[in-house]
Amino acid sequence: MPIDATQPYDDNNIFARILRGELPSKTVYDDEFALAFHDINPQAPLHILVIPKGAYVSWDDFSARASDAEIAGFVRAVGQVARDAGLVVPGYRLLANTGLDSHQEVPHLHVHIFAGKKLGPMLAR
Ligand code: DGP
Repeated sequence: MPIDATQPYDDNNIFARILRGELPSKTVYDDEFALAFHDINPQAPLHILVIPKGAYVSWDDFSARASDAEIAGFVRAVGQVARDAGLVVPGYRLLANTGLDSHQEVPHLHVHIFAGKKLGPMLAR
């Protein structure tokens, strides 16, 4: 079910539980501000999710409420994950679904990194 990006943060969402170590994930990056792990249902040969450590529902919530340090740390982490995976030369796509029309399903901000093939048009036509 898509979520409303303005809903209050749910401490029991799947990514909150991954952050607390209650659910497993195939982690590729972990620092003070961000955790990155493989998507459980990959939509590309490489599909990684990067999430902030803080409790933010969506890009909207994060950009409005996160501190400058959290924002800088998260954005740098996304770039680092892509560099670590060797994606700069072949290229990659970032996606952050936000709210109902985007079909955001997990109510904790996540940036998708897609890579590993020609990714085609930006949106389904
Ligand atoms: P979105 O539609 O943007 O909210 O994408 C949510 C993504 O989260 C979707 O690609 C599948 C992924 N996902 C859902 N549950 C889990 C989980 O338990 N573990 C992992 N690794 N990924 C999950």
